[in-house]
Amino acid sequence: MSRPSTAPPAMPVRAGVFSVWGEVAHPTSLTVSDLRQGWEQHRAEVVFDCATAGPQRHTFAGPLLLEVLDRTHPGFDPARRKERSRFLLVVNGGDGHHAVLSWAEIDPDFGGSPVLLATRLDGEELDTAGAQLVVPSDRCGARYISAVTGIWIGGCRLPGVAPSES
Ligand SMILES: Nc1nc2c(c(=O)[nH]1)N[C@H]1C(S)=C(S)[C@@H](COP(=O)(O)O)O[C@H]1N2
Ligand SMILES: [Mo]
Repeated sequence: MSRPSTAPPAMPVRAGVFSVWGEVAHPTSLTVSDLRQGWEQHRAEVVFDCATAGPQRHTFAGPLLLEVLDRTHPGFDPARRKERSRFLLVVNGGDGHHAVLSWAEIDPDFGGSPVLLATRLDGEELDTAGAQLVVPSDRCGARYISAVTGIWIGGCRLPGVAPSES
């Protein structure tokens, strides 16, 4: 059973470290170096549009967000698709810019988007800057969140509506 937590784990904010917290059985804190060593690295060549700076072309490398989050054991029964489909992810950047993804977006049974937590940007290692979210299916750059400090996971429950049992 997962233990929901409402506050990020108390830990010193260090460059390149981020926490995964919320409705997960194993909240964790990871460095960019952990991301490089613990998971298969994927490459993504992307172009996204910035509202102020126009098209940006970058090459990223890093693990799949899904595989990193799987290790924290999000608080759903993995065998139940409808339960998974209620989960949200909020990714926070070093400057407070944060954006929402759904679990279903990255889950291969649903959107299956190959979202990465990049450890490298255009050949530069991100150990000091911090991991960067890479959403290759996005046309715009707003969710390419840099200097990630935290990822919150939680199941969304509509107020006043009991979730179905099937
Ligand atoms: N932490 C953080 N990440 C962010 C932003 C931000 O304001 N803060 N802006 C986003 C936006 S709007 C864009 S277009 C891209 C720009 O990326 P680039 O200038 O590094 O190519 O970063 C994204 N990541
Ligand atoms: Mo942007």
